[in-house]
Amino acid sequence: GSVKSYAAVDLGASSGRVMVGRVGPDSLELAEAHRFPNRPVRVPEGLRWDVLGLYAGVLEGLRAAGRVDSVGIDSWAVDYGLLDADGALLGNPVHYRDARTEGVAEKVWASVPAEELYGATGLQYAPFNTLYQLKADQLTRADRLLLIPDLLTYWLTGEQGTELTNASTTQLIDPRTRTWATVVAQRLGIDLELFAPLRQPGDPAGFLRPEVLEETGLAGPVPVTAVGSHDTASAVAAVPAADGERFAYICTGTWSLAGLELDAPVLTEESRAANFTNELGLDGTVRYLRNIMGLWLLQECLRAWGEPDLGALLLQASKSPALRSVVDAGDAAFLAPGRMPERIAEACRDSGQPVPESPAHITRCILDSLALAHRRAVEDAQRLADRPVDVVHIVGGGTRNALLCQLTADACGLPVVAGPTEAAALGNVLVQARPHGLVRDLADGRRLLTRTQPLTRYEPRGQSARWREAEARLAGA
Ligand code: ADP
Ligand code: LRH
Repeated sequence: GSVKSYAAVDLGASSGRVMVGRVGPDSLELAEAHRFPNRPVRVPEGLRWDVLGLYAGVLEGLRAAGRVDSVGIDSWAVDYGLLDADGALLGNPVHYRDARTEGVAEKVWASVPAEELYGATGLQYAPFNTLYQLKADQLTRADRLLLIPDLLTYWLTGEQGTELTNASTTQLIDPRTRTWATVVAQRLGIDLELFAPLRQPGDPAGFLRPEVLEETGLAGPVPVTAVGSHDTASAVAAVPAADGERFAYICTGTWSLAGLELDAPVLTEESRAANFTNELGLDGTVRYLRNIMGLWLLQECLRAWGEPDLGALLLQASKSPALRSVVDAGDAAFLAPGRMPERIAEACRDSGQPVPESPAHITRCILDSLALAHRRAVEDAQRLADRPVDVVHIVGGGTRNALLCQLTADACGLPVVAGPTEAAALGNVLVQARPHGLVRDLADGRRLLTRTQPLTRYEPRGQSARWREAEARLAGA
């Protein structure tokens, strides 16, 4: 028939899900087939991903999804599995919050200065960029490196590739040529043969192996499509911007990724100093954005408090005093897990602000701080890229947090359009629909989203002076 079904596997840092998208010429519906938790596992040697558990969740999800026309996988960026010459996984993939990359960047910069690295790759400095992780790892037994979504695709199909949008987070891709930064790799002694050949979003990535069909109860052949395999690439592809709209986006989940969609990278020294990144998107676009610690701050507090009811806590937070204390939600000091309520309290104390004590006050401090960081990122991006915007789109799990959306509208002084929540899965589905002629390109997909997805609009409440004051307080700290 003219309606096709696609399984979108979307692995976030806090949960994995298998969603089924049904796409017709003028329809788009998304349903959840299976969701499973994803938690970093602390073992004596460090912080690891439970990648076998995730793969088991994917198989269970595909079984629950039932008959589909294709499958696509996206996940968080930068991390990878190493394989031996027989294609067997060498150990559990290391979590990007693991401490092994401490001090590695400084050593890398001794060979290739940070300014040069930015000029060649356009990537922000983050201790966990694949490049730094590789320099921290023992690679002697490794024959092949597969980024997380490529690893799961390999397990499903037996075929290896390196999908471009996620490859752009390794810091080994040149955002102008959209291929390997061979000179940088050479100077750092990184053998690019470790990577499988590049794949473009939309490329075929094989078929589910017979064992996978058996495991999931599916009837073959079931093709797998390389989607924008970086979850943020897929999420931005599903920002429901209207034709010609001048927009910023904020992808909210474990992280907040806030910035602009551009058609060329911004590689200026000013941009590097502001730690903006140039990641690669669909159809030749660039994701020009800043990483903000995001709802990770809240997730870690909830964990410390024994997982109280989130709805009740957010209601209390909405009634708590506004902008009493704020922390720098862009600060990498919040990267590692553990002791989050204490670390937030310490940051408030160290900057001479009232120390939030109750969970409600700490939650309010986190949400005010996130909104403030959103404001700064949206303002900086407009200035650095010379591209003014009229509206901010929020997508991802944070769209379910109405307080965060309203505070972001207030802080930015711009209307916020919130939704869809499962943006990464929708962006994943829209790319799978391309080979069937149901979606032509980014703009076409966005038209379909604006017609079919429920969106919520938040107007700014005109309190810009208060946000400016909070910003100055933080800058002065
Ligand atoms: P990721 O893909 O990084 O795992 P998600 O996009 O799934 O993250 O977003 C998860 C976040 O969404 C949670 O940390 C939580 O803060 C927020 N969230 C989820 N459900 C709700 C809810 N019912 N109310 C408010 N916030 C929610
Ligand atoms: C969000 C994300 C983000 C990366 C981070 C490591 O899930 O992919 O874009 O910076 O994880």
